[in-house]
Amino acid sequence: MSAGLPEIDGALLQKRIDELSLITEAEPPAVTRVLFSDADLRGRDYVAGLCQRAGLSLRVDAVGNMFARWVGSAPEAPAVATGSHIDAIPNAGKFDGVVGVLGGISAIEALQKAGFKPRRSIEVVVFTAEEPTRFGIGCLGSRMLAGALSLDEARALRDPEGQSLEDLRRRADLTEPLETVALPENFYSAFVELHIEQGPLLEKENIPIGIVQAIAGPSAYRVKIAGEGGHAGALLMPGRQDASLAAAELALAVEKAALASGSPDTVATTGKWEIFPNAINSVPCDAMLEIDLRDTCLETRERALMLMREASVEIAARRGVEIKWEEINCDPPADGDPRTITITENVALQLDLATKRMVSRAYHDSLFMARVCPTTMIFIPCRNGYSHRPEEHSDPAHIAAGARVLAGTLARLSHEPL
Ligand code: HGY
Ligand code: MN
Ligand code: MN
Repeated sequence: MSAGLPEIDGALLQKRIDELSLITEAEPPAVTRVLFSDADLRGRDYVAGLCQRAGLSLRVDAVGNMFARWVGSAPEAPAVATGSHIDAIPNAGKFDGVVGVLGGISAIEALQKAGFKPRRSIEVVVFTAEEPTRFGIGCLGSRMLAGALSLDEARALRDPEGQSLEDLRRRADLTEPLETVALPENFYSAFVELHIEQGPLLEKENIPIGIVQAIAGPSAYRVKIAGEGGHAGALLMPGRQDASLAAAELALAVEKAALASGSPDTVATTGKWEIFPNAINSVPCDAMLEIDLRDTCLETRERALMLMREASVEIAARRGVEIKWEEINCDPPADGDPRTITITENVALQLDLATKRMVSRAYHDSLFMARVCPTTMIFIPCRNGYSHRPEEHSDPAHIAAGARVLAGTLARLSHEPL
């Protein structure tokens, strides 16, 4: 029985997802929208336009987080928040993050149309740079909202072209001081993020709604390897100090350490490689790797890291190269809030939608929002679990169902006792 729960205009939501996907630096259907690139700025304008047409009051903070608020009858009370990100890694799909932003706007429009009157304000947040593409660190906007990145660390960030956060803020006409980003205590009463699962479980088990009870803790490392270069023909094999081969051995040690952790939740990827001088007839003198290591349990993650570091020392000694590790980020896992999880589950139940409590192995802005208020996520199935690739796909019916559960959850949270 789904009395009182508004319908989502699924066709309009899908149309908007399609429209936003055409604002990209890549050849459609691929989507690339890196922080403060032209595509990102145009994508932000597109979303801002939707929020204004929905009558939401818009605010953009000093690092570019966008806040679109439906003011309730208790405007001073901590608001209920939802939202996600619209930035996209190179050659990505059109649903990651976008479903949570456009689904949040659709959820509010459905509540407005149904005549719902919010008590706590309801706010859609578009977080800046959930993806690490620009500065190598993920969740830049939500990290700063939660006070999990110091201003010095933020100011020290550099993108691959050497641009600073200040350079890019200027590009986006953001002039407020960074000190104004961190949220005051109790700014929000709850945060619920709608997102595609980015994994295969919901589709495999034919369950339309996942409810996230934990988010794996991500960590990332930049590893610089210095060897000895030389002529590919004249430099004989014995005693070579080939930086790229040390990198190759280290990448295999990364995989080995994750597999040896004893937990299926330990995952590690060497996703970024740079070799110098990267010329076919030159023995590589330098290499740079970026390693992504995650786990739902800190202890097993730390154990895997220790194995990687030990392997690194052995490789450096045996190959006569210097290996330096730099931590990019090292974040603890987050737990979903039991009460918010139950409210979300009850809404799905009322809509006769089966649910499954899950762990999110991808990180999300919810990882940091969980530090500032009770948080959970609503997952919807995505085809074959594909994500971060153009084939990423979620059925319009699943997207609309997820947005409908979100609408019902936001309505309940908005009327929670003050
Ligand atoms: O990498 C992640 O987990 C997220 O999609 N940025
Ligand atoms: Mn992503
Ligand atoms: Mn995402």
